[in-house]
Amino acid sequence: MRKILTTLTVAPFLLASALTVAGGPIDWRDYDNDGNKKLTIEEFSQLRITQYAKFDRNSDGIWSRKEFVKRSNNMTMARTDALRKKFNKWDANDDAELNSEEVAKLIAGNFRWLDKNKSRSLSLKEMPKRF
Ligand SMILES: [Ca+2]
Ligand SMILES: [Ca+2]
Ligand SMILES: [Ca+2]
Repeated sequence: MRKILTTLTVAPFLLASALTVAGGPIDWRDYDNDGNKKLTIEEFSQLRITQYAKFDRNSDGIWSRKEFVKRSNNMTMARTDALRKKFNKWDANDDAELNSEEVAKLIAGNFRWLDKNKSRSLSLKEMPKRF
């Protein structure tokens, strides 16, 4: 009996965290593994990969240009175009997919851009409010 109760109390938390990953806004504090209120490139990569996971619409583990560009049916051409250009910049070998090397580079570039004071970690102040 005690065991069932434990399961019941734990379950809502599990569900809540699953929902956060699936759709809700990402709280970067969840990725601050050592709790020092700063994100290292490793911690930041985890966050980004979680964010980008939703672009893999067919869940084959590959981010294709088609998936990245086509987010909804009512997007303007300009928006579609901008996304395609963005993707092409990241797609170093031009195969319309992002491999792990390309993703790592993209995240590293992102990290350097956000790390304004070049401390090799992102402080609370440097992290954007929303992505
Ligand atoms: Ca940290
Ligand atoms: Ca995919
Ligand atoms: Ca590629």
